[in-house]
Amino acid sequence: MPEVFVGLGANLGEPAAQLKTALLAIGALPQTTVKKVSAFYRSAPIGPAGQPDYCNAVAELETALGPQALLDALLAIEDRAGRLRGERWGARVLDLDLLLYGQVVCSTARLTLPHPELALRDFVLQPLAEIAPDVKVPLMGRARDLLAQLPAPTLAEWA
Ligand code: A4P
Ligand code: MG
Repeated sequence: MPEVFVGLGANLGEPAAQLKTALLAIGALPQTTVKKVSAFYRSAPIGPAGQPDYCNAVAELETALGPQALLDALLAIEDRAGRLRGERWGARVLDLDLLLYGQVVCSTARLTLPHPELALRDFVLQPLAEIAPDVKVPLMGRARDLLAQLPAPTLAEWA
C-alpha cells in the first residue's frame, strides 16, 4: 500500500479538539486506518492578517481509497465540521490537505499531488519529518532534507 499523509489544521473554535475529532472520522472511513499522528504544533497563520494561530499536525494513513476518493472523503469531513469556504487561506474550523499519496504526481482541477505548498511550510514539514523523516516527496526529496532547507523551523507544541 502507498504511504499516504494528510495535513490537519484549525484556527477557529477548539482547534486541538477539532483535529482529534477529524482523526477519528478519518479512521472511520472505509478500509482506512490512521497509522501515526504527529504532535500538535502551534503555528503563525499564513494568509490574511488578523487570524488566530493554527493548530497543525500530520497523520499517516493506510487506505484502500484512491487519491481522489480520499480527497472527497476529507472534504466531506471538513464540511461536517462546519467548514465555511470564504477567502483563500482564511481562518477555518478544519482544513484537511492530502499532502502525499505514495509517489503519485498529478495536477487536475481538483487535486494536486504532492500538495503544492508542502515544501514551503514548516507547519507541514516539521510534523511530517517527525513521523516519517525518510519519506520521499516526489520531485522534491526526503522530508528531513526539505525541513533542513527552511529557515529555523522550530514550532512549539500546541500544549
Ligand atoms: N485541492 C487540490 N489539491 C489538493 C490537495 N492535495 N489537498 C483542492 C487538499 N485539497 C486540494 O481548498 C481548495 C481546493 O483545493 C479543494 O476543494 C480541493 O479540490 P480549500 O481547503 O477549500 O481552500 P483553501 O484551503 O483556502 O486553499 P488552499 O490553496 O487549499 O490552501 P491550503 O494550502 O489548504 O492552506 N497557516 C498555518 N499556520 N497553518 C495552516 O494550516 N492553512 C492554510 C490553508 C493557510 N494558512 C495556514 C494554514
Ligand atoms: Mg485546504
